[in-house]
Amino acid sequence: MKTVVVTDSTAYIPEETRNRLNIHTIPLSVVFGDESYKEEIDLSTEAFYTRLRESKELPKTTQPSTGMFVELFEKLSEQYDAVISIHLSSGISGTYQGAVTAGQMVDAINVYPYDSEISCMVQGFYVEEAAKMALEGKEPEEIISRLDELKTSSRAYFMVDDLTNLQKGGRLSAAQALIGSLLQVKPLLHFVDKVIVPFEKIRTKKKAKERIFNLLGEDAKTGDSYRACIIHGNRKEEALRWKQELEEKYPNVEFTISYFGPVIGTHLGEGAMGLGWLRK
Ligand code: MYR
Repeated sequence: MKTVVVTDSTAYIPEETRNRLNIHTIPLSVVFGDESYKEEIDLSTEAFYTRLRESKELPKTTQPSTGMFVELFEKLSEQYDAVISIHLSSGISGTYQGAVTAGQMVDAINVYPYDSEISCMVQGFYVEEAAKMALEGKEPEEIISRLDELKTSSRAYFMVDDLTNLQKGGRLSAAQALIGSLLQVKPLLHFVDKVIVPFEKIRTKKKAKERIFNLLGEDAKTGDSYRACIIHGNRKEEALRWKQELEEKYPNVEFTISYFGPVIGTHLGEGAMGLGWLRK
């Protein structure tokens, strides 16, 4: 069976990798007032953060329409028998459900929607692995079972400068009273059962960073090989410093740097930092 991989723009996979591994991407959008922009097509990440700083109103985000999925799946059906469509967590976006619905509407290709239960470059790691396997001619079931295996070791923790955007966008799953107390600190956040929840309350950014590094250390000390990504919200220099420090600490981990693009940046705000990893 000839299989191809689709993902959405929030995996923020570099264009060179997408071309090399034949990864097809469907964009989510950011909406400022009445103007909607497909992220990284109509609005670059750099221009987004400038606009976010200048805008009085918080932008909104939208998932791709079912029609966009249908159109892409139909086009892919001309060349492929199956598509694995890997998306950001269904607990924070309707994108995965859009792929499910479109898959039921298109008969010409077998659609395997996959809920990454996360987002950003950790989702990107799944996508890259799936795409490599698809190029090797592996069957969809084998690819999906490998993704499930990767999921068991994957972790991601992140922190934001200000929780307001996450709270206003409705993507922080915590009781209202708890949110009040979180606003005073720099909580570490993570995903549990597809939604974002506070992991620990930490007073300073420095301590939050140390805690994230140590959490990776707990896994890395097993000696297994890990793949990790430092993810930043317009803080490239800080990400480079994290990378240097982490590489010295954990030689058995391969690090890359990625970023929170416009859609995820809308919810996390500028200055967010995160670290995600999984066992290779
Ligand atoms: C939509 O409008 O459907 C998109 C909603 C995106 C919500 C994003 C919430 C923050 C996700 C943080 C991911 C961090 C991964 C390391």
